[in-house]
Amino acid sequence: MENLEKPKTWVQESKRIVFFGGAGVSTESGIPDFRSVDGLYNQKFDYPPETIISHSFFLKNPEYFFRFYREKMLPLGFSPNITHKKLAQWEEVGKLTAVITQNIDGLHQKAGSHRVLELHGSVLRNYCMKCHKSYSAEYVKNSQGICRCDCGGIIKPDVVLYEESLDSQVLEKSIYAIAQCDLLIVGGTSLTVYPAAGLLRYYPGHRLVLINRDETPYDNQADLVLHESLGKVFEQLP
Ligand code: CNA
Repeated sequence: MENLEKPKTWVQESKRIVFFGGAGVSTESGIPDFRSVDGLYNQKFDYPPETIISHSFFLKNPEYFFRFYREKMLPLGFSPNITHKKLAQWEEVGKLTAVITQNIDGLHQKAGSHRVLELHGSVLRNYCMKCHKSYSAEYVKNSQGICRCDCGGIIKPDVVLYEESLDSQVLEKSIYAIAQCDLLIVGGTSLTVYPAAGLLRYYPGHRLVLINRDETPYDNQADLVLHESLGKVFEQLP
């Protein structure tokens, strides 16, 4: 394990920390990510995952979409880990202004965080495309075939599919939080999904810490890079 004196001091000194994370934040809770060797993208399906979880595929082949979605993308019954919990504590003591996440699992809120910006939505919200009635994730998980509303409409999970654009308000709030923060910690993300990954460019400071097991295209732009597991680092931070 590398020397953590610098990030420890930075966390102690900071008053407006922003954490920007991805699927790697939840792997230590037992939810697989997409791009690690044992991640979803290295398993075999009839179509590439990017195709199945795209907007056009959802409309064209909803039955297949829901089969894949229920089995691979609906993480229910998992608990927050040390990283989720410490971020919630920092918020509680007034040190952290936002968690910006690409995750759709709701684990930051489950850990007690309130200031969560969900760039890619959440599996916990689901709406009928016809009458907009809302449904729980459990309802979607337990349904069969195409998930339908009482009115007959198709229920769509409130997650951002490929080909769909991000919520502009969430995006604006994320940019604002990053532009104002005094410490930006980026972790558990391959930084390959846009426009999310592009948010890093709004950080004007010199305390950008990147914690990721694998290398990322942004390693050379960070002030400190730790190729470690998030849990190991976060359990040692103040
Ligand atoms: P990704 O592309 O799968 O990358 C994950 C990155 O995290 C990889 O570079 C890993 O090396 C790294 N990593 C994995 N575990 C750890 C760990 N314990 N400590 C440190 N690093 C670790 O995931 P991204 O989030 O970058 O990609 C964006 C997609 C993945 C988003 O649209 C998410 O919605 C989607 N996703 C979300 C979940 C979830 O909600 N939990 C799960 C799987 C995928």
